[in-house]
Amino acid sequence: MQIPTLVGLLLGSTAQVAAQFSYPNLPVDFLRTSAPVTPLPNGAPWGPRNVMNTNAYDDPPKTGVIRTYDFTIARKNLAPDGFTREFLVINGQFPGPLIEANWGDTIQVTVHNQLSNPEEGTALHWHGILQKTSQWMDGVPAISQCPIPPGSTFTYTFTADLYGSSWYHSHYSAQYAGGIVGPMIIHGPDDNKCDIDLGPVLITDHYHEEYFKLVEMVISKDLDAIRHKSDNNLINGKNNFDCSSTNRTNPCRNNAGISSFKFTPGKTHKLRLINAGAEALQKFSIDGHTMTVISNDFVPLKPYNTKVVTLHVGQRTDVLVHARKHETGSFNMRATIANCSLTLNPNALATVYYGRTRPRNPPTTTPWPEFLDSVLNQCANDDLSLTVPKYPIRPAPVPAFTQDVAVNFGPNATGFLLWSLNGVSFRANYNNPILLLSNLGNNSYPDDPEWNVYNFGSNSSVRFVIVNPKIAAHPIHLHGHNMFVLAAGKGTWDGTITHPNNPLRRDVHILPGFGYLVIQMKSDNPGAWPLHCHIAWHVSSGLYLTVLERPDDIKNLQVPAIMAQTCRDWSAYTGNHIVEQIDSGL
Ligand SMILES: *[C@@H]1O[C@H](CO)[C@@H](O)[C@H](O)[C@H]1NC(C)=O
Ligand SMILES: *[C@@H]1O[C@H](CO)[C@@H](O)[C@H](O)[C@H]1NC(C)=O
Ligand SMILES: *[C@@H]1O[C@H](CO)[C@@H](O)[C@H](O)[C@H]1NC(C)=O
Ligand SMILES: *[C@@H]1O[C@H](CO)[C@@H](O)[C@H](O)[C@H]1NC(C)=O
Ligand SMILES: *[C@@H]1O[C@H](CO)[C@@H](O)[C@H](O)[C@H]1NC(C)=O
Ligand SMILES: [Cu+2]
Repeated sequence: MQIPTLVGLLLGSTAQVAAQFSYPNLPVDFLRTSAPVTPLPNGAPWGPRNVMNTNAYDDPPKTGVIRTYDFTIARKNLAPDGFTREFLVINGQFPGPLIEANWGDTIQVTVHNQLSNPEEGTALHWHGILQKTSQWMDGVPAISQCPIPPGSTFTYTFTADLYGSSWYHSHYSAQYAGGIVGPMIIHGPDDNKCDIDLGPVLITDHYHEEYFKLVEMVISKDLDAIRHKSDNNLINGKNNFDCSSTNRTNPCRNNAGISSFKFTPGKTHKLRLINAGAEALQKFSIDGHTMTVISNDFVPLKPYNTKVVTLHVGQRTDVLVHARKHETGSFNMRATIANCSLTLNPNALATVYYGRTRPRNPPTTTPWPEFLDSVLNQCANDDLSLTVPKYPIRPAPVPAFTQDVAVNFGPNATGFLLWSLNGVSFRANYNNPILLLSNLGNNSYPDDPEWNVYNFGSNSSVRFVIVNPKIAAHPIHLHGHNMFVLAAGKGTWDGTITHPNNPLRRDVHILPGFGYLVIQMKSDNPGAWPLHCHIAWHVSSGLYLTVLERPDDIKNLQVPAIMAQTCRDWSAYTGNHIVEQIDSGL
C-alpha cells in the first residue's frame, strides 16, 4: 500500500511526472516495455469524490499531475502469432505502450510520425475521453484536426476526465488494424472489493495481410473481397498459429506462445477486457470460473454475474474473478470470435494458472456450455435490464430533437459496395476539419454532402433512432459523450425504454442485425463528434456521420494555434506528395 503521493495532492501546481506503470506482475511482454515505473498513488488524489457522490460528467477532479508519453510511429515486421507481416507500431511494439493515469490527471502524448515506404499521415484518438475542455484533441483527422504529416510531431494534451479501462488508436483510415493500438487505464474510485488488478486484457482479431491491402479489398465491387476473413485472434498480442494452414510464403513459426495470468487462491482479481480489434465481435470466458461484471466502458455498473462477456469492437468490460480457494491447476482463458463475424481461426487462448510458475503444458479444461451457446447465437450485448449504471442519471424524457438514421449497404453510382447512413456514404477531407471550420464560423459545405455533418444547433438533447435492415450487427460509437442507451433489439422499436430513470450509459453499443438501437445524448459538450460503426472496414466504407453540437459555442472555443499550424503543415506536405485516400479516410 502506498501513501497517496504528494504530487497528486499538490492541487494547482503542475507537477511533471514520467509515465508510469503499476502492473509489475503482469505476465505480458508488451507491458514490460512500457515506460519507467514510479508508483501511482493507491490513495485518492481525486479527493472525496466517489462513484456515488459525483456526476463524473460535470465535475472531474484536477490533480495538477501531468503524465507524459513519447510515441514514435513507424513500420516494422512482427510475428505476434508466429506469422511475420509488416505492422505499424508505436515505439517498436504491438500492442502499443500502456497509458496510465489517475482520474483528473493531464495526459500528454507527443507523437512522432515516422511512417515511410510509403509515407502516411496519422492521428491518435483517445477512446472514451470526453475532451470537454479540449475538443480539438479528439484525434480524428478531417473532424478535429489535420493529419500529422510524415516526419512531423504533434503533442496531444487532455484531461483524464472519466475513469476505468479504455484504449487509444489511430483514427486515420484503418491504420489501427495495422497495429496502432494500445491500452489506456485511468484509475478512479471503485467501491468493489478487489485484491489484485491484473490490468488490461487486450483482445484483437488478427490479419496476415497488411492493413492497406485489406482496405483495398474492402473498397471494392466484389462482395467476396469485402468479406475477407481474419486469420487469427490474439489476447494481449499473442496466440499460436498452425503454419501449415496457410500457403502464404511469409516466414512463419509454430507455437509462438500465448499469454498467461497468475491467480492467487482465494483472492479477487480484476481483469480489464478491451476489444481493440478491427471487425470481430468477441466472447470472453474462463473455464471453471464465474465473472462479476462491474463496469462497461467508462461507466461503473451494479455488479452482476456471468460466465461469458460479449464485447464488440471498441467496447470494454471490467470483471472481477474470485479465484478458487485450494486450487493448484490451470485453466483456459478464452476469447472467441462470435459466429456472426468473419474469421478462419476464431479461438484465442491464454492460461490462467495457480501454481508458482506457469505450467509447461496447456490446460485441458473445457468451456462453459453457456459460452459455446453465446458464440453461436448471441450477436448482441447483454440485455439492457442487466446493465444498470451505479450512479443514476435520468435523460430528458422528451428529447429536444429526434434524428432517424437508416443504415444501408449497396453499390454507389460506379458499383462500389459501400455502407451509408441516410443514403450518404461518408468521405473525409483531411484538409478541412469540421471543428476548425466551425470555430471560424463556417458550418455549411453545400459542395460536399459526403462529409455527412448533422448540425443540431442548440438542441439541449438529441435522440437517435438507428435502424438496420441488414443482417450484420454494428458496434455504434459516439465521441465526446457517454450516450444513454434507451433501447436495442430485433425488429422495430415499440417505444419502450429500459430503465427510463437510469438507462445504460456507455460509448459503444451493438446495433443488432435486422434491428434497432435508440440512443440519446445531452448536449453538454460543444464540438464535432463522430458517430460511427467501430468495425474498421465499415467506417472505411462510409458508415459514419458527424454530430455538430452547439456551433454557437464552438465559435467561442479557444483553439490553440498548433491546430491551424498542423493544417498548414499538412497542406504543405500534400502540396508536393500524393495522398492515396482510397477509403472514407477514417
Ligand atoms: C492459397 O490460398 C488461397 C486462400 O486460402 C486460395 O485462394 C489460393 O488458391 C491458394 N493458392 C494456392 C497456390 O494454393
Ligand atoms: C452460425 O452458426 C450456425 C449454426 O451452427 C450455422 O448454421 C451458421 O452458418 C453460422 N453462421 C456463420 C456466419 O458462420
Ligand atoms: C464510388 O465509391 C468509390 C470508392 O469510394 C469512389 O472511388 C467512386 O468515386 C464512387 N463513385 C461515385 C460515382 O461517387
Ligand atoms: C465553408 O467551407 C467549405 C469547405 O471548405 C467551403 O466550400 C464553403 O465555401 C465555406 N463557406 C463559407 C461561407 O466560407
Ligand atoms: C435542432 O436540430 C434540428 C436538426 O438539425 C434543427 O433543424 C433545429 O434548428 C435545431 N434546434 C435548435 C433549437 O437549434
Ligand atoms: Cu458496422
